[in-house]
Amino acid sequence: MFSKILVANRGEVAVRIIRACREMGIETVAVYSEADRNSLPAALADERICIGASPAAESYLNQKNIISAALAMGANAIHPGYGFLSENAEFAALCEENGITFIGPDSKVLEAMGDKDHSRQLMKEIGVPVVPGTEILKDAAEAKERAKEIGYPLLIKATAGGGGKGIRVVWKEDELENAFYAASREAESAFSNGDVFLEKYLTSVRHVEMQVLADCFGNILCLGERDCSLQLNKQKVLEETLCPVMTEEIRQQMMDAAVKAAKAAEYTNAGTVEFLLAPDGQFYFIEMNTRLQVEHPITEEISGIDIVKWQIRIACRIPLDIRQENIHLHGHSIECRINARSTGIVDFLHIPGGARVHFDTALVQDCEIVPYYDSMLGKLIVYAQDREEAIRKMEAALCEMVIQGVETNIEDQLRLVRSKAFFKGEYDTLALQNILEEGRGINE
Ligand code: MV4
Repeated sequence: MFSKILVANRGEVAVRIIRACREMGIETVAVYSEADRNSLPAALADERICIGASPAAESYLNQKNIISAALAMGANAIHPGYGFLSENAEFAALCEENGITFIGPDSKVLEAMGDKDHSRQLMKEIGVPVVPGTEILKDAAEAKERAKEIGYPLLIKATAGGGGKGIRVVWKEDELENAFYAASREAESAFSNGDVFLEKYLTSVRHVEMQVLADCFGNILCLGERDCSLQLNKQKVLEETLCPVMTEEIRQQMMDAAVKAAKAAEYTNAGTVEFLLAPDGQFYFIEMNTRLQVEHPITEEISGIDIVKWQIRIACRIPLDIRQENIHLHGHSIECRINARSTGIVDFLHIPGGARVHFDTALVQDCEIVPYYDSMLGKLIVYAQDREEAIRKMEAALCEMVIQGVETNIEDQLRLVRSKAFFKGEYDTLALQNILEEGRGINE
């Protein structure tokens, strides 16, 4: 096993990884930017080292400084968390070149799955259904031709994008030409790759993703799905597992497709296969996430499997000792992302507790919320025997939580968990805006 892991991230996920390491008897090195000098992960780790100025580009995205820190501190592995360098093939290769294990898939796999056109074609080849669409197109004229087969509305997706980045909606033909070149230019400047393709824009669908774990010996496990349909401005807001409208039959098919996808990609470590689920039960692959995801704890709640510990063991070439038939998904779990809507100092903090209620966070009394990074303050996670009890538990926990000194989205989360649409489980990828707007009026 590794003796020392460097955690190349900040906030709640850095805390999550440090805790897993401590439980496994592995020493940790926290890296921090100037703004994070007094942060919780820097305090909890066995050792800490500053890697640069506050802006992420100078610290958490500074590959050379992070590698130098790992070498100087004698870390044998780097856990990248999520975001930042977690899906960066160049960084994974740089770790490998320096004799440091990157805790994640092989750099070649990161590169292949990071190319959304490539992953889409791979799924087509192995018979996993994809959304009707095209390969990379060379110009707007070609796009217009191909759009005739697909029909409108459609999406222009950047092949180097993902997670909602580099996506543009086109409602009708006369918008296509401008949108095509705008999308391509945006992709070129954001990802240094202007390649784009078309997909039919499916609207009455749910966003369902399958969690997989794959070791270095060809063993692949699927830990079921998370419903991530409730998003606002391309940010997930609330996730739950299991998906409230999934039948056992469709779950089995989608799990088989996810395992097949991971196998075809020669995937190792923890990963997620994203699908869109239509009301008729049809599902379509959209992309693969080659990292630990923010919402992984709800899967841990219902499966009893510690995904972060398995990431570390898999990176250390330890085989999975669990068999698919021994994975039992019990009860229901929900996560609400608690976000800051302003900067400031958290001058009063009360974190709710109780049986199977927890808040994954790096917040401490009097900590400062700075403008340089993602606005997520923490993740409120509940587990209960069934969905209705989990919703009640979440409502109670949201009521109890107090974060003063910064504006937050706690009130919006309460409105969402109290809404009729959420209670019934009847929502799709476009539902959240309506739920929040109706909740302000007289409808509920
Ligand atoms: C889609 C889609 C509908 N049709 N692709 C968003 C995140 C990224 N991983 C993929 N996403 C989507 N891709 C096709 N062809 C719907 C989503 C989507 C979504 C879109 C708009 C508003 C909220 C959304 C929530 C989840 C998924």
